[in-house]
Amino acid sequence: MFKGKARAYTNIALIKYWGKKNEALILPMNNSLSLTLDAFYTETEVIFSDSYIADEFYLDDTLQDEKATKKVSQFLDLFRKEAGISLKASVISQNFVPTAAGLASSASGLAALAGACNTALKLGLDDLSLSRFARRGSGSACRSIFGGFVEWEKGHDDLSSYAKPVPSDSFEDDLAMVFILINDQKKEVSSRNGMRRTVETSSFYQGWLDSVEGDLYQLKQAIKTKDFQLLGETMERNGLKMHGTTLAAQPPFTYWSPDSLKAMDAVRQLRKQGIPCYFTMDAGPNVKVLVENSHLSEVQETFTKLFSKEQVITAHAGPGIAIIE
Ligand code: 2P0
Repeated sequence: MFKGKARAYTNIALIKYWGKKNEALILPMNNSLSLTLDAFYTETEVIFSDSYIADEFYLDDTLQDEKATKKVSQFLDLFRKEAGISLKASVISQNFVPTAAGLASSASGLAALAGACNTALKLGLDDLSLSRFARRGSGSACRSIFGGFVEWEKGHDDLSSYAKPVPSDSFEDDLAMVFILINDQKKEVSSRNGMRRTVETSSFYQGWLDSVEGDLYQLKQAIKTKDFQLLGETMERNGLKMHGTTLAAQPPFTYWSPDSLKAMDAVRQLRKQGIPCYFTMDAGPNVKVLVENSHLSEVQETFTKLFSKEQVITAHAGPGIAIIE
């Protein structure tokens, strides 16, 4: 029997990953850059044993269906191949996120599972290799191996596509990210399907590709010079462009809801009042607001008035993957 357990934190991209050039290997079209956060994480235990006749996957104490188990099985296969074993496994995963917030993250989940497999099978993978493996489960998971600012180098094949930490002289410790949880009950387009549809059909997608490298350059300059305004403006612009591509997809779609617009507008109003803060959004209606700790209370106050207290959650920079057992 081989056993391992790991914890990984979720991350939010400031420069988005949006589109794959290789679906099977999960190689992205562009580099992305994220901030790992402390508020939401996943703990995953894996046990490989000859007592199992098939892989099983429990998430938050619930046995998962065939589809979810298949995804985990295929991911486990990568590690079984690396270790030269064929034992089946039990995967027990716990998401530490506010209930029903729509924040369960494949990034933290797959990163934690990669770490647990590495420990269980004594593979001795270093963090860069672990990031490559995590990428094969879910693209954004490769960034959750590391804490703080992290860049996913798109690479050109399996070996060259992985994330690495971005030197920042602890700039991230000055920052907070306030989550505005917006649940509009709408049936959402998964990020995987959404990005595929965009790459294949959106006439705006080339515009995204043409400008993302410039945004990445600016964002890295902002980290280097600890320029919060440049950091925020670049993040906000890049996120808006990503969401713009979905409007020109066939069929078109959007992750925005009326409350997302309300939150974005509040951020703009705060800026008009002289409070520097900036928003970004992912494949769902939640809005994330980046602010310096020195202005955090004003942002929290504004959003708890506009939304309910339970809808406003504050996160700070979080650590990389941790092996628990
Ligand atoms: C990101 N997203 O950079 C972007 C921005 C959503 C919007 O990475 O297909 O779950 O498993 O590689 O990693 C979410 O996509 O997609 C994502 P797959 P993933 O955070």
